[in-house]
Amino acid sequence: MSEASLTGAEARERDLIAEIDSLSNQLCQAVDGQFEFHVHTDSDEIALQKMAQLNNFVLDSVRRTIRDLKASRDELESRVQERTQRLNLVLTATNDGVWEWDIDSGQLMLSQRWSSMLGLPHDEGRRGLDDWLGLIHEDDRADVQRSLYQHLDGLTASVTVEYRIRDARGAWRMVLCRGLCQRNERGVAIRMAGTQTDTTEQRLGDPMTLLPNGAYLELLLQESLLRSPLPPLALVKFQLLNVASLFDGIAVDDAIGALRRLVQRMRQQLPPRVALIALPEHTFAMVFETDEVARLDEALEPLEALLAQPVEIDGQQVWLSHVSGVAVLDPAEPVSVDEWRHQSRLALANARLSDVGSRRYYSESLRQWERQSSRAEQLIRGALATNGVRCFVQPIVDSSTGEVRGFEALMRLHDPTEGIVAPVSFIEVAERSGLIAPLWEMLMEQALPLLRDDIVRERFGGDFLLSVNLSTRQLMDPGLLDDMIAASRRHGVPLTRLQIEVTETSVLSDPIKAFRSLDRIREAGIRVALDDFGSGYSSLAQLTSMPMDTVKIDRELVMNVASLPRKRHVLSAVVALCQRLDYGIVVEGVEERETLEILHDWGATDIQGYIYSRPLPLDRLVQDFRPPKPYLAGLSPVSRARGTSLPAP
Ligand code: G
Ligand code: G
Ligand code: MN
Repeated sequence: MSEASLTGAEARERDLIAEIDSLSNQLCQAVDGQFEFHVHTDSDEIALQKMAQLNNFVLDSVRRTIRDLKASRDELESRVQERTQRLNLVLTATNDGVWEWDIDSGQLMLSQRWSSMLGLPHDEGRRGLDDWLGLIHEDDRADVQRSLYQHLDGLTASVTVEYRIRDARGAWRMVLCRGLCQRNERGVAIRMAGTQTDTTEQRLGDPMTLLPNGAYLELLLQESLLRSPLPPLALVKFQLLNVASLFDGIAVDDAIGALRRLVQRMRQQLPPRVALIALPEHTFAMVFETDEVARLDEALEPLEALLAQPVEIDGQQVWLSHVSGVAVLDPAEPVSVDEWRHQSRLALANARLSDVGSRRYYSESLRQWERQSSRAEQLIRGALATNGVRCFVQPIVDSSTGEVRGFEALMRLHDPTEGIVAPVSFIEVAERSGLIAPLWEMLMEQALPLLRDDIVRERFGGDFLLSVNLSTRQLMDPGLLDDMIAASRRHGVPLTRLQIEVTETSVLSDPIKAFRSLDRIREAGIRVALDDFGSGYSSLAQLTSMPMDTVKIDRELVMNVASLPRKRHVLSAVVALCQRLDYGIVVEGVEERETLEILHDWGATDIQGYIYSRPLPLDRLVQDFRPPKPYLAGLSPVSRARGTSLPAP
């Protein structure tokens, strides 16, 4: 058909179709998601223009709606972002790790902090619940599982469980896990999420020193025993003996600060992989990988060197005293954790009995010692229950006049099977087990009446002293003086007739506190004697600074001096020194007449020894002991004043 042949109606129809097609083509953009356009038509047809117009209305409205939606989406997004930031802030502030467990898939998502808390690399890859449980300490794992599943089953309102978890270094950390389920409309748990908080410091840390504590040591020992192959390991315990009293009278905060600084310095002296662990009573534990004494010596040398230096506490230079005990674990014959700790405790307890600074290694013989100690404790408890304390006395005699200057009260225990038991078998145990005070009170109850006994007065005069031994613990007991005052009042005895005897060892364990105690005792009128001088650990420095009246020279320095010239020189020097320092002198262990004569020549005339009397049961004193005659004829009477004369050359 040619153009010309078209009728008017046909041509109009064709134009309309073309216009409609053009409109549809324009609208195709909307089908493609594009709404930013206007539909237009060139047609004069009212209907088509109306349709284009309407389309534009629709497009406008769609555009507006989209804009609104976008705006609210942006707002929502920024709100979510803000919330996420706030949540992250909170989580960072609490330092908590976050976990999320998808119940259906079993997948576990862990936050960066969750991993870094344990020093683990943060892998984005998802893990399963078992990866988590596998890190948990064997003894805690069942607890954690139970806690999760009970909450899952709706038996608990939430998950709260604390457990030990292994970090990347293989050390244990304590963590607290809290969690909550999300459930669907039917109440079925679909997801559980929560936090993991590091509570190691609270639980495995010592709040005072900020070091790991005894619970941590327990874990460490358990772990060590699981090592394969098991290396030789040495558990070392150090105890600082005088720290408590150094902190006496210092503000708590200052004391804690000083202790923390000290502990920091101690830590720095240890090899890098050895942890310093704080135990009660200023004791510290360490585990070394060696069974050789020489290597242990080497490893501990810097620490011991530090402790041998004065440290500054509250602006003052003070000296610390320490002892240590070691229990070596033999890989060929490993023992249990409990046994291992017990061995180290025994070694340390035994070291405490020796000189300051000493170190003891656990051995079978300490078991024997432990058995004896426990037998001694039974003996003491028996004696306390049955009034089995016996007071023996030994006179101290002035060799030049024969006058009795005093009596030393010496404790014995009466045991139904063993008879009379000497102090060597029980004093140390009594001291350690806290039983010395009741024993001593029983002794005093028997000894104090001696000072008021009429027959004793008549025979020995009314001036002699009653001298009693005090152990370390008693000396450090703040109630000691009050007890002595009360006892002497009860018996109507003036304090000036009492003398206490203390040893250097008991003073040395904590000189500051001991000196303070001795000062108060002397101010009350009681005399103080330094006992056993010259035996074992003697420090001449002590002689100048200790508050005391009298030095009792130990029999070790005295026995056989008559036949041993070199020993005589030492004794002579000690006597001269004490005289120069204006101390009274009592010489112990004098058994021979020649010794007595030598001492007399030097002006050392107060004598306690078998030459005059052995220790006697109190009730036999009057019967068995008479004051000796004055110094024997032929020798000039002693004219030298006591305590001021110089020894003869
Ligand atoms: O008497 P004998 O030699 O067994 O005494 C040995 C030691 O026991 C003495 O050196 C003395 O220090 C100690 N001793 C004796 N009696 C007592 C006492 O009542 N208390 C204390 N602490 N020690 C005592
Ligand atoms: O507390 P002290 O250690 O000072 O006790 C003295 C102890 O020394 C007494 O228990 C007593 O048994 C003992 N002793 C006292 N005089 C002599 C002595 O002359 N020779 C010996 N070997 N021991 C003595
Ligand atoms: Mn004594």
